[in-house]
Amino acid sequence: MSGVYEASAEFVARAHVDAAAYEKMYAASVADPEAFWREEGQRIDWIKSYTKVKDTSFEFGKVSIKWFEDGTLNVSANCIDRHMSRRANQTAIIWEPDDPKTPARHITYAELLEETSRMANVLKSLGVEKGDRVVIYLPMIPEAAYAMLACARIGAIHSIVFAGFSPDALANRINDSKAKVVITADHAPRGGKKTPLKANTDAALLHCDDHVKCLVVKHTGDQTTWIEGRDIDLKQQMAWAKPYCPYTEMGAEDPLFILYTSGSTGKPKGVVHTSGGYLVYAAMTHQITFDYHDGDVFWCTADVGWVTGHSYIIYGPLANGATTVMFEGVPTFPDAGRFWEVCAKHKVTQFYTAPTAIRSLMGLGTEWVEKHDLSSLRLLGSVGEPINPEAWNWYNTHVGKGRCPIVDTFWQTETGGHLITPLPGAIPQKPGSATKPFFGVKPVVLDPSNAQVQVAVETEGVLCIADSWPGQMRTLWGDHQRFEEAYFGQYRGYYFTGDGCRRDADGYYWITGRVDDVINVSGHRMGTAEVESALVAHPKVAESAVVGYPHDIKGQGIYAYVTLMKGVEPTSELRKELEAWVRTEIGPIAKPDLIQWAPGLPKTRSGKIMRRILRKIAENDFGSLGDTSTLADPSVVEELIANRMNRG
Ligand code: 6R9
Repeated sequence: MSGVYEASAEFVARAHVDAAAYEKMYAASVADPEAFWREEGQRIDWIKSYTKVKDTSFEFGKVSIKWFEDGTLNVSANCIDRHMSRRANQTAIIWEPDDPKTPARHITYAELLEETSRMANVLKSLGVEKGDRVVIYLPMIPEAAYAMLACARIGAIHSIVFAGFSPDALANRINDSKAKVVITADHAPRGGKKTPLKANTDAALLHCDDHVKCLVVKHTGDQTTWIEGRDIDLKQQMAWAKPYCPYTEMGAEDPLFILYTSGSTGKPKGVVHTSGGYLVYAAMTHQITFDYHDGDVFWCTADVGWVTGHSYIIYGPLANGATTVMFEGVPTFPDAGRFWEVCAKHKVTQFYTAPTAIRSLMGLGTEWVEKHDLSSLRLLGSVGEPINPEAWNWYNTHVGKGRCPIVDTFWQTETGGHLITPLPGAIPQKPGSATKPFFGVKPVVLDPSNAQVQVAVETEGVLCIADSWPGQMRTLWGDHQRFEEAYFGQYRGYYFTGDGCRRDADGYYWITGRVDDVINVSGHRMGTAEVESALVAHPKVAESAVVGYPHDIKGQGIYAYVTLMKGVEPTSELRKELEAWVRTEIGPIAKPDLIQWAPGLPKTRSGKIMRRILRKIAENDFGSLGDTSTLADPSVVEELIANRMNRG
C-alpha cells in the first residue's frame, strides 16, 4: 500500500480550503446545491443577476441542464474588463515561444483588452454575429487567446481544432459546426519543426463552403499561398481596427464554445459548453484545486486545442485575474530540461501537466531537473490519465522536492472542470488516487452487470455522477439525442463517465481507466492501467500499454506493449524478467501472455495512447484499423504490425 501524503502546515495555513472547510462545504454543496451555487455564482460579474440557479434533469429522454438561466453576462468582460481597475498593468499572459532564444512576452490585462478588442472588431467587420461559429486552428500563440476572448466578446461560438490535426479533421469540424470563419497561421513551430497550418487549411477549405473566410496570422513569416477575397492578413487588419470593442450581453445558457472530442464511434462529438455555469466552475476549480493566490504564476502545459487549455490556460485563470503561462513548445526541445528551465525563468508557482510527459522525462534522467532552480514551485498537478505511483513519486521527489502537494485531477472534456481531485490543503494525497469529489459533485459507483448503485464505501464498478454541476456540458452540437444516449442511456438517471473506478475504505476514488479498457482474464476483471502501472514500475521500462486479446482458455489474454528505457536491450531474458515482475507486483493472474517491444506507441496529439489500434494489432486484425489520421506519428503503427506477437 502506498503512503499518504499531507501538505505542510505552512501550505495548509494559507490554503483557500482546509480539511474542516472541505467537509463542511462539500456537505452543504450536495445537501442544498441551489443555495451553494447561488452564492458561488457571485464569483463572476453578471450584467443582470440570476434569480434561478439550477434547473437540471438527468431523466433519459428529457435530459436538460440549465444553470443561472435568467442571468446575463459576458465571458470576455469577466476575463479582462473587470480586472482593469486593479490589474491593468499586471501580466495576464506570459508567452513562452518554442525557441528559447526568442524572447518571452508579457501581455498585461490592458494589452489583452486592446488586442482582444481589435480582433473582435475584425470579426465583426466580416459579419460575424452572436451565435455564429468561428473555427480556431492556431499554434500556441497569444493570438489564440485573443481569438477565444474575441469570440466570447461578441457572442460568437468558438471551436478550436488542435494544430496537430489533419486537413480532413479540420474540414469535418468546419462543416459540422457550419463555421463562417477559420482563424489560422502560416506555420506552427513546435520542437524546432514547423507544421504548415495555412497549407492544411487550404486543403481543408477545398471541402468547405466557398463563403468561409480565412484569417491568417503571419507568425513565422514563411511564404504561403494566398487566395484573394478569401484569405485575410489578421495582424494587418487588427492594426487598422479600433482598439476597443464593447462586449455583448449574453444569456448564461448561450453557448461559449464547441470542442470536438473522439467518441467510441467514428464521428467526433461536438461537446457544447455554455457561458455562465462553465465560467463559474472553471474559475472556482482553478482557484481552489490549485490554491491560486494573487501574485502566483500558473502554468498549465496543455494546448488550447484541448479542454484543459480552455479551462486552465484561458478561462479559469483569466476569470480569476491570474498570470497564466502559455507555452508554444514541447518538453524535450531544445533539451529534456525545457519544462524546468521555463519554471525557473518565469518563477512558476503552480505547474500542471500530464503523466505521459512525466513518464517520458523520467526515462531521460534526473540531471535535467536538477540543473534548474525549482524553488518557486508550490504545487504540482496531473491530468489526462491515471498517474502510476512511480511517475507520481518521481514528480514528487525530483520536481516537487517533497514539498509540493500533487493534485491528480480527474475530469473530462464533457465536465468542463475538475470532478474528482485532492484539494491541496484539505485532502491528503495517495499516489495514484484522484481522491475526493469537488464541491457539488456526487460520484456514485455502479455495478455494470446490474446497474445497481454500490452502497458499501469500499467497492468498485463504473463511475457515474448523480447530479449536475455548473460546468457540465449541455448537449452535443446538433445532436441532443446522441448526447442523451452516450451519457445517460446506459445507466438511467446518471451521467456516465465511461470510466471504471474503485473506492477505498477512506472513500477515496481510484480511476481505473475507461471501462472499454477493462479485460476479463479467466473470469477476473482487471484494469489495463493496473498492469501498465506494474510494468512501468520496472526500472528498465519507460512506458507500456496493455490490451486484451482473445485467448482460447482464459477468454481474454493480456497483451503488453513495452517501451524500454533508452539504451536498454530487448532480450528474451528481459521478457521473462518482466513477466516475473508483474507476477510479483500484482499476482500470477496479471502476468502478460504476450509482450511486444514497442519503440513507440500510437498516441494522439494530446498524448493519449490509442488503444483501439493496439487492440486490433493484438487481435491480429489490423486490416481495419479505422481512422489513424489523428495520430502524432502514424509510422509507429507499421512497426508494431510488422513485429506483432499474435499471429494466430
Ligand atoms: C481533462 C481530460 C477524459 C478521460 C477520462 C479519463 C482520463 C483524465 C484523469 C483521467 C485518471 C485522471 N482522465 N484525467 N484518468 N486520472 N486524473 O483529460 O479530458 O481529454 O476528455 O479525457 O481521460 O479516462 O474519461 P479528456
